[in-house]
Amino acid sequence: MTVISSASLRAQQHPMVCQMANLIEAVWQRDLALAPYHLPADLGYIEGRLEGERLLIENACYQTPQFRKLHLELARVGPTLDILHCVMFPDPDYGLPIFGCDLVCGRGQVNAAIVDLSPISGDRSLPMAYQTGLMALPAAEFSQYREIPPWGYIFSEACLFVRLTSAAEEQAFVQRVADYLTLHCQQAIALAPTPERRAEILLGQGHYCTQQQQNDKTRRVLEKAFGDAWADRYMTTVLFDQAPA
Ligand code: 18B
Repeated sequence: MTVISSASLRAQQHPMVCQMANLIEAVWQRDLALAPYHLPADLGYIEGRLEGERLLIENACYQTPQFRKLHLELARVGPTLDILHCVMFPDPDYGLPIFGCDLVCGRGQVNAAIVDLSPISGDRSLPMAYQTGLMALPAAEFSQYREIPPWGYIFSEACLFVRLTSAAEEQAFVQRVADYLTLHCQQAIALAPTPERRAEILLGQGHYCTQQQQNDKTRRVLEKAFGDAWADRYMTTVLFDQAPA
């Protein structure tokens, strides 16, 4: 089934945002059985302008048997700031980590590139098959590593958070994302559901969402264009919503 979006915003964005969006959707299409996921009607394509700069948001959302919600979001702030946001929320019957990726590009530079497979288990460790799979990946070197803020202790040891300083580093990061995504999709389709772990998984996923909601840099961009109440609703119902129990 083909449910790929019309891709209108990404064609005008930083080339790496466009490339990453196409890559993520291509892996999803290749490895998963996608069905549409319906966001609230007013939150698919959004345009805001409150104090100054215009914010454009385009959302694409899918679901599969293993994933409650696959969310890919592209945003443009003013004429020069391009953002890609992606989170794969597992179905609470599957004890999978949470794949997350964020790219923040301004004036030709990728200032923040982050990708992670975040554990949801109580002991904050990734399943053994992920640890083995990650260790088998080719190493990637970057020149500018960035510090993860305190709320980000939810991320795993495999979390990569860098500023990208060359075309070669951009491609190395894209390759890393492709590797994490492929590993994750292969693990997901091979995993048996564990409904007996549902309560524990919901707790772990809820904790991840609560922490991500503390990201003031994301919140501020949304508040400036749409106001405080709207930004809060968006962060808690679209970006990092908790699965219904
Ligand atoms: N995020 N990001 O997704 N964020 O959504 N993002 C920024 O150069 C947006 C995620 C993460 O240093 C910045 O400092 C907007 C996911 C971390 O304090 C801006 C949207 C992850 C930081 C935005 C969006 C994630 C960060 C500052 C909605 C990880 C560093 C850029 C479309 C899995 C935070 C900079 C810090 C930064 C904005 C991580 C402007 C609007 C899924 C750790």
